[in-house]
Amino acid sequence: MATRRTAPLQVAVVGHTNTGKTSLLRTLTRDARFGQVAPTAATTRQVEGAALAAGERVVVELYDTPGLEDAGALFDALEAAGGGRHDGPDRIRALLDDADARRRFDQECRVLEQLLASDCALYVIDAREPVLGKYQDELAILALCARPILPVLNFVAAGDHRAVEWRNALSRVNLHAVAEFDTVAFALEAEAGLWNKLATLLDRRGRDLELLIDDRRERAAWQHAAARRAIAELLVDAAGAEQKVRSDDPAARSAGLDLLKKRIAAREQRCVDELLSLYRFDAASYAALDLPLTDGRWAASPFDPALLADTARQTGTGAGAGAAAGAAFDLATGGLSLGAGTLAGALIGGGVGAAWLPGRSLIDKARGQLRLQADDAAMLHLAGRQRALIAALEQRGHASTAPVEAGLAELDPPRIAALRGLLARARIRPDHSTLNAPDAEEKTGRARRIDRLVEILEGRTGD
Ligand SMILES: Nc1nc2c(ncn2[C@@H]2O[C@H](COP(=O)(O)OP(=O)(O)OP(=O)(O)O)[C@@H](O)[C@H]2O)c(=O)[nH]1
Ligand SMILES: [Mg+2]
Repeated sequence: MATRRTAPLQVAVVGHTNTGKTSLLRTLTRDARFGQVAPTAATTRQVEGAALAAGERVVVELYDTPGLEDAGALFDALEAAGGGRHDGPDRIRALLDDADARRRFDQECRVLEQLLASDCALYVIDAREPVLGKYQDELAILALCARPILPVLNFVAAGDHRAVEWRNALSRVNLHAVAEFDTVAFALEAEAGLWNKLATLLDRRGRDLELLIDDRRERAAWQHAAARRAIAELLVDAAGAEQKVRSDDPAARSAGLDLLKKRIAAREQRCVDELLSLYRFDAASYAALDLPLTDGRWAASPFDPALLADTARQTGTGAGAGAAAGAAFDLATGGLSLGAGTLAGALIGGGVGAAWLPGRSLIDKARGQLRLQADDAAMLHLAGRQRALIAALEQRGHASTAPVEAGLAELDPPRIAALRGLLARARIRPDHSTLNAPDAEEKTGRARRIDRLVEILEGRTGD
């Protein structure tokens, strides 16, 4: 028997002005461009809808509404407008039919109209605010619409919030189910909690919300896996990247070094772009703000000596910045008579050095060529900061306007050892790097190495 499809659940997002209603829509829809968000009152002027789908089907329609501003005066107008004494929706309709009230309370009337047309409401609260009479007036008016209301405590990531005070006040007006959901500091489980609580207020109509929660979880898991893969691909490309230079020409060596750094930095940028787009963040929309990720670009190159020294210290890959930079410099400018031990030293911590390839001589003397490649510290640094970026994006609500703050994710020693082993193997296969070989993606060896890197990045280090 064919089941009849129900219309999407209509959810009105209501509340006092400037509490983060539009921000909530941005985060729930994963759309940083939805509506207008500003730190001033009365930013949203019109009701605007957005659809949430589970798979192919739209299960929820969210409606952003203008903020309520003068609930006290509205309350008086409601008294004056009359309407059935015991019937809330009747009284609200009487107010909406009153031309004078409509003129005076244009914004408020749009909100009430939308609420009457919806199945339920999310009432957004700035939990840092004390529970003032104006909010209680708002709640009393909204309750007259006779729709289930779920209060959402926003700004709960702020240390100074008054969630307890709010819960107390809400329970006194019979609102016992309350969600805590910060629109900026995102948490998947808090979002699931919000939908779950709303579902409990809706009885059978809440089923679609369960589908929505499942869909959100699946998407998050898929994004997480795709993000790890993007980092693994970056690492294989960067580790295998090589620049060949004439060993007897210091100027060519230093130019080659610069070029290699640039190629790897550009490859890292591609990974950043991929991650931003995977998590639906738009680099351009943040460029106007002074970010470490200006134009979606990292401010420091992966070869910044100070950062590399940090990574080297943290990961035990080598000496401090001075020694490492010196070694790389010596190698780039000077003696070709360095032994393998010194070479290993040069590779370690210097960001870019001459490649020491097992089984091959460092310098192809016959051709007088030197191969330049990035070293372990640079690779681990890339891995660390891309992992930090993933973590930052997964905890970032689409309402965020502050800079993406991604430092360096720490790697544990077993993972460092596993990564270094794998990167050493990636380094001797320049043909597996898309930075050298356009057909690298067709190589099965590359694909296997990427799979293994994904596992290591996930924390599975055992062979
Ligand atoms: N830190 C932080 N800021 C937030 C949060 N939610 C909203 N904001 C900020 O609060 C301000 C108001 O957010 P909006 O989403 O425009 O609020 P609104 O309720 O839609 O406002 P009106 O449309 O004017 O009623 C903006 O500056 C947001 O960036 C939050 O959870 N944390
Ligand atoms: Mg708004």
